[in-house]
Amino acid sequence: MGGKTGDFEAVRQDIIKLLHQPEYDDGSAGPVLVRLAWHSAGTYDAETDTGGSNGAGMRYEAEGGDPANAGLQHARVFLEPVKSKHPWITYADLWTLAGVVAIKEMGGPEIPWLGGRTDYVDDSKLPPRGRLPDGAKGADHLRWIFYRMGFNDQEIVALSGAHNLGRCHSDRSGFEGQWVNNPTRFSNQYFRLMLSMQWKKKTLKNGVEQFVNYDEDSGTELMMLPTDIALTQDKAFIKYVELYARDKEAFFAAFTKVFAKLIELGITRDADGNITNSDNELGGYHA
Ligand code: DDH
Repeated sequence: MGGKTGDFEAVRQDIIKLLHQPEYDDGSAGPVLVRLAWHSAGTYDAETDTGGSNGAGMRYEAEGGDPANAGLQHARVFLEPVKSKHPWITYADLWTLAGVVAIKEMGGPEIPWLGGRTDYVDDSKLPPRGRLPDGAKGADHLRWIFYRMGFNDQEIVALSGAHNLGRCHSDRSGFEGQWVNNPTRFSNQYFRLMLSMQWKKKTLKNGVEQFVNYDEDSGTELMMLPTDIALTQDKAFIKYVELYARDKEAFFAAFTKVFAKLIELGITRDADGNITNSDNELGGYHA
């Protein structure tokens, strides 16, 4: 049965239904859906006004085949039945909506979301590869990547809090493991563990370096990327790591704002929320 055009609430409900995936990772499609939303938007370059979630370019090899996007085909496959049931929704809207629905369902904040993105890909505006961050790098790289999108230091730290969710897979990024004990529950645990635990550098069998903490009591090993640890080694960043570690509400408020900004990069709207810079015949639906 097909959904009614513009019925984003029905789409939301169908996304909620697919989150439970007992055979996949930690039993939830949520984390990889959040990553899909972020990578669809995180190619944005403010100076040239290229990249961003509009266009859903990851469907095509030029962007989808970027090694930084390895593994995100799982997220796109999870969403395919929703697209088939509601064919009127654009992939660009579906991917960003799935991210905000997943965050909410995993105990995170409700992030404002507006529809109206187009699936039209303007070849002259295709983002080159290399626009997404490299976890092996440090604070300079984080600023280089995120300033380009138009974020500041506080926003970089808040966005990084998404690593409360999910895990690294050696066959996708080369890194391995999860940041927190419960990777399907959105919280500020990532910041708390970052400060409270001893993180030791470990070289994996594939030669990739990451940081780990092994807890003898529970027998679990948690991990941090070099870019995560960089947040504790930089004067400007660590202030916000400390704030979000001690104040969950402050983190949720900051994350709400910054994730909403992320999925709107490159999109301009009129006062009614209609997108003014895309050729989408559907226009701007509110959800
Ligand atoms: Fe991330 N991320 N991310 N990340 N990310 C990975 C997984 C997940 C970086 C690298 C990696 C954000 C920022 C950064 C999520 C959300 C967000 C993995 C592991 C790497 C590597 C991939 C794999 O092997 O499957 C780096 C570097 C940065 C940075 O420089 C700040 C941001 C901003 C977000 C966001 O959503 C706002 C999520 C969720 C995952 C877990 C995915 C999964 O499959 O589980």
